[in-house]
Amino acid sequence: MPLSSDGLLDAYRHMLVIRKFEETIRSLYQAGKIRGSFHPCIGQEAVAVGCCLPLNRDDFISCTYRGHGQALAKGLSPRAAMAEMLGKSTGCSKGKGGSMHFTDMRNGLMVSNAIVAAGIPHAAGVALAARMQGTGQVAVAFFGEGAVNQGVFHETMNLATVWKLPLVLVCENNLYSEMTPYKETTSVIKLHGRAASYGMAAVCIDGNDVELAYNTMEDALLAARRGDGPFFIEAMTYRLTGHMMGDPEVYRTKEEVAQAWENEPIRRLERRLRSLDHADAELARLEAEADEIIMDALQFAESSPEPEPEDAFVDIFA
Ligand SMILES: Cc1ncc(C[n+]2csc(CCOP(=O)(O)OP(=O)(O)O)c2C)c(N)n1
Repeated sequence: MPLSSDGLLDAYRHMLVIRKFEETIRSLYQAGKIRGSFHPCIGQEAVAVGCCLPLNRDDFISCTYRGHGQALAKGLSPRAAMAEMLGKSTGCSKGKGGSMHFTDMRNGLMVSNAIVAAGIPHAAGVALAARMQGTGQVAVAFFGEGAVNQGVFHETMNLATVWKLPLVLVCENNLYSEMTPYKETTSVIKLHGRAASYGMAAVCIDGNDVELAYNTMEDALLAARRGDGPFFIEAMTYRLTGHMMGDPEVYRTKEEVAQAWENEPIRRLERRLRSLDHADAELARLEAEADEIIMDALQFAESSPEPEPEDAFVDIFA
């Protein structure tokens, strides 16, 4: 079913929570309260929310180091996410994974992965398990456009199609792989064309339009659950901040970034909600709610204990 007017409000609330989560993490970094890497997804919230809201809790997703938005949209609690960022024992990976290794199996979040393209075959494996066990679950792999030049991407596309796996591949095309414009390294720039060449259903959408992302994911899920096999969504979007904290962004102009802000997904959704007669006061209430959720998460994380030294030996294979 297409997203209703109330569904759009819910999407708006989710997108605000993600934006405010990422902005808060940025401030904590700048204040020296968080160490390690951080790759913000500011500007890409519509893909995360549009593609995760139609999923069932027991459907699985795999995502990358830029996957905080997807993790939150899939159901990870902001408290557990914030505590993980601060390395606290109450974090979703008990404070031992950090920004790039969120996980929450109860909500279908397989561990996020810093190795480009690695989550794609992982999701295919989960999709294969779901098929063999007849559970009806779908697995979704989120990845950047840099992943489509990796070998495992092509190997997975082939087998997933041959085996008709209940797998949805969501390529967030934000135009840059680290500091390189993807067009400089990619022979076929219409990336969904690569998927089509493997014989799977493939579409390219405006990834800053949350309604379109939601409706496209619903189509993909229907096809996957029906047994039609994998579905590829290329979602065109833009990373509004640097690749990671400290990125000097010399590879693109300030004008280009300013222009991208004009098309950013949250303001776009606000315009859409106003056109559906949602009042400013209603939008302001949701914004205040999102602020409260993030403040609560921060207080929880700051007052949580650090892991104990011996916890380093817990949850390991050998
Ligand atoms: C296999 C592998 N090669 C290289 C890297 C280094 N690296 C980290 S991020 C990145 C760019 C990935 O770009 P993209 O897939 O488009 O995702 P985005 O960062 O735009 O979300 C690279 C090459 C890595 N992490 N893994």
